[in-house]
Parts: sequence; structure tokens; C-alpha cells
Amino acid sequence: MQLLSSFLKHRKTDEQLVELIETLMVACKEIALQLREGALAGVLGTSENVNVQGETQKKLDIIANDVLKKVLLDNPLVAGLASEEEDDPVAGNREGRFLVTFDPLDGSSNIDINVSVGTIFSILELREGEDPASHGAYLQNGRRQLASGYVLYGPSAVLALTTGQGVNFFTLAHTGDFILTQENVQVPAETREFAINMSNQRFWEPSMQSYIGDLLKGSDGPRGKNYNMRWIASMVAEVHRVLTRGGIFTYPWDEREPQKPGKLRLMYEGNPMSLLIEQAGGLASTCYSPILDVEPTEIHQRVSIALGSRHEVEALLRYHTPDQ
Ligand code: P6P
Repeated sequence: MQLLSSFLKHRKTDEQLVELIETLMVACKEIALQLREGALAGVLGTSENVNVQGETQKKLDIIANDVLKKVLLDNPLVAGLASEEEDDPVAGNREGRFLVTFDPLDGSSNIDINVSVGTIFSILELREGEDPASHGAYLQNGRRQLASGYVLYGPSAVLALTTGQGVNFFTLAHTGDFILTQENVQVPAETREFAINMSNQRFWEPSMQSYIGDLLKGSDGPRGKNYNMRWIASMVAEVHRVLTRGGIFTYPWDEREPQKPGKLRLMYEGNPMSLLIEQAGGLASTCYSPILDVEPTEIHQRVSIALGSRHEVEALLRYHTPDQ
């Protein structure tokens, strides 16, 4: 059995990065404990607060966010953090080296029905002369991430992590250790499984309607095979399924909010998940270009997402290429 820290050190990972990842896991273990308690701890249900995203916060959204902020700001390596739940970044230690962006509890609409949720994180380096209390410090494209990952709080708590040398899974043991359970995760290039919120079909752009329409035609249609659909409404669970057995997950542009490219957030969901997917041999696209190439202009900006099995994302891109 290989513990997270010994695995990373064996891979010659930057020691300070290892320390920061271990700090993040301290917070995620606390969040996992609170989730396990659920109703017993009186942490279910919604708060009175509405976050910067315009979403009513669940009590556990706030708890998870507070745990991550406290634990991270206690670490002198952390120069600052930006959370999906916070209007503005929070400066940390003046001598700090790293910036952390996170979605503290993705999929939280599932908490009250006891369905998997997760913490998504991304680690960047503070650039020379940047102010970690300013939005600008965090506006770095996804290829500048030093590491990204998530902890999926499911039947077991699983960390999916990349530090730029592939993707590995670690399972939280009763001892409180994250133990390596899958090394060098690879997304199968082919799939028969797609994940999209079909109830929005009438609001998608025609190219997405055409692509999904052809999947639904099955073996009689142009794709020549039958597909299965999954929708958990928890991106962490969807991405974990894609990393584990392949698939395509997409949350596309929607005409109800035409000024926004999509529902999901670039800095807290799109970039960290896209780095994992690319590191595992998959593709992650805005439906027109790689998500990791997007140059951020706002820390809460949205992005359209299509990610997963390489050949399936390539097929989707062919429907979105103007000369089709
Ligand atoms: P919908 C959860 O709120 C989330 O941000 C993602 O985790 C998930 O994939 C998506 O939104 C679900 O959206 O519209 O199906 O509720």
C-alpha cells in the first residue's frame, strides 16, 4: 500500500507542492466527516445566503468553504485563494508561493438526497509582482496549473490527482490516509455513454442538437452504435465515471443566458477537470477549442464544456466545425 505523500515524493514532486496537497487533504477529510454525519449534525438543507453565482447556498457549501479557507490560510505556502463561493479572492501569507482555486462542494444540490458530491481544486503559482488579493493574480490559463484534482465523496472518498505526470486515484482509508488505488488512469478513447442534461435540449445551439440527436439514433444513425445516457447533476461524479470507464460529459451554451458561454465555471470546474482529462489521454473542449487554452478575463467566468473519450469529443467537434 502506498500513501499519497510517499507516492508523490517517490515521483520527485516538488516538496512544497506535496505539503500543500497534504494540507488540502486535511480539509477534505474534515468535509468528508461532516458529510458522513449529514442530518445527524444538522448540516443538511439550505442557508439564507445567495452566493456570487446567484445560487442559494447549502449549509454544507458554507461549511466546506470555511474549512478549506481556514486550513489553507493556516499554511504559510498559501499566498491566496479564490473560491466559487466567494465574491473576491482572499490573501494568505505574504511569503506564500501558491494560489489555490476551488469549488468547495460541487454538486451540492445532491446533498439533501444523499448523492455523491465533491471538492474540486486547482493549484497555481503566484507570479512575481502580483497581489494575491487581486482578481488578476488568478487569471492564468489552465496550462499554468501546477496540479489539479478532486475528492469525490461517494460510497468511498476518492482523490483524483494530477501534478502534470498523469492521473492517479487515492482512496481515503479508515486510518485517515489517502492510499494509492489506481495508477496512471487512462480514459478509453471510445465510448457508448454520454452525459448531458437533456431537459435543456431546446435551448442548445443547432450543432449540439444535431450531435446529441445522432447519438439518440443509435446503431441506425450516423454514429453506427447504441449509446447509454447518464446524468447525476454532480460534475465530480460524472468526471470520475469518465476517467474510470470513458464517456463524454457536456454542459453546453444555452440560449436562456446567451451572454454566458455555459453554466460551469472555468477556474473552479473547467480548468481543473480539463487538466485531469488531458493528463489521462482524453480531450476537454469548449466545443470549439481546448478549455486549457482559454485566457481567463474574470475569476468567476463560465465556460462551455465537452470532455472525455478522445474519439467521442473529436466527433462532437466535427459537428461544431463551420464547414460541416
Ligand atoms: P443541472 C452542480 O450544481 C453543477 O455545477 C455541476 O456539478 C453539475 O454537472 C451541473 O451543475 C448540474 O446542472 O442544470 O443539471 O442542475
